[in-house]
Amino acid sequence: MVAFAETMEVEPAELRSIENLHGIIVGFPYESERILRRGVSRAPTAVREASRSFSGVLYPPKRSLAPLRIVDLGDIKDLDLLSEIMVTAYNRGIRTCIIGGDHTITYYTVRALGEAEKEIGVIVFDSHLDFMDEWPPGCRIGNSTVMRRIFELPFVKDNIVIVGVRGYTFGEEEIEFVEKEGIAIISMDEIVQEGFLPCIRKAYRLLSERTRCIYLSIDMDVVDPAYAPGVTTPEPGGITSRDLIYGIRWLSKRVRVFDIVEITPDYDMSEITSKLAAAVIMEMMCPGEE
Ligand SMILES: [Mn+2]
Repeated sequence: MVAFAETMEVEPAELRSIENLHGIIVGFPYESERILRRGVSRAPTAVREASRSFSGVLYPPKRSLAPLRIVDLGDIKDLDLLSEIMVTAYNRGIRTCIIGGDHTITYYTVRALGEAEKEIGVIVFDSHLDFMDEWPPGCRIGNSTVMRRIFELPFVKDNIVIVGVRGYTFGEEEIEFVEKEGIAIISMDEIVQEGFLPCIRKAYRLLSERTRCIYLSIDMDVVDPAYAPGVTTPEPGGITSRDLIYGIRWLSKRVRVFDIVEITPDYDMSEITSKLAAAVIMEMMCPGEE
């Protein structure tokens, strides 16, 4: 395995013995059966490979991975082990990045974090709602139902904001549900009117008034397919890569546990999507001074 950028590859069992750890990167290559565009399980490898040209230094302002002690734990498929890592990292104040996998992984990671915190707020960057009860019929835990399952977690409930919603693949049922439950949604229309950063600020403010712990889930399809072609379900009319990076830069100073999901390397070109994902991870892991 190639470790992410200039980070060190470490076995999960070694975590305990590393002091002053700043960040953990872990791949969770989970892929649901039903996805049309296959290959999301290869995303962690693609993102790591896309980060190979990175020096580990961001500029400006200058920030550096090297002195921060960030480790890459490789890919993990064992849910119990992933939960244990997340809880340990959270309790030790270590930044955590999970590279999916399809969006289903967010259910498992947020649920795991619930062992460490009584209340969790979830900010989701996504063009979709993922609020179906079952999709396809009979499937309750999948990438189209993931937010519905997270909403049902007693330590999350309606502490959810979905940012970037738009498109052509919704189920009527999920629209009715989020409207009935009053789930906070910042649509793409609103982003076009107000700008992405003001919308992120709004999302953060909304949740930080209610919860101490905020989890961020970045579905790469929030980005316009022109800037992120390699995703499972592309939706035209999204944010730019610039919007995402500068928005993340602000949020990175406030949020320290996040995932990045739904990247399909086979549909990517010139590493456009995986490179953007790698840049986002750099920004999130090296927040710098406020
Ligand atoms: Mn999506």
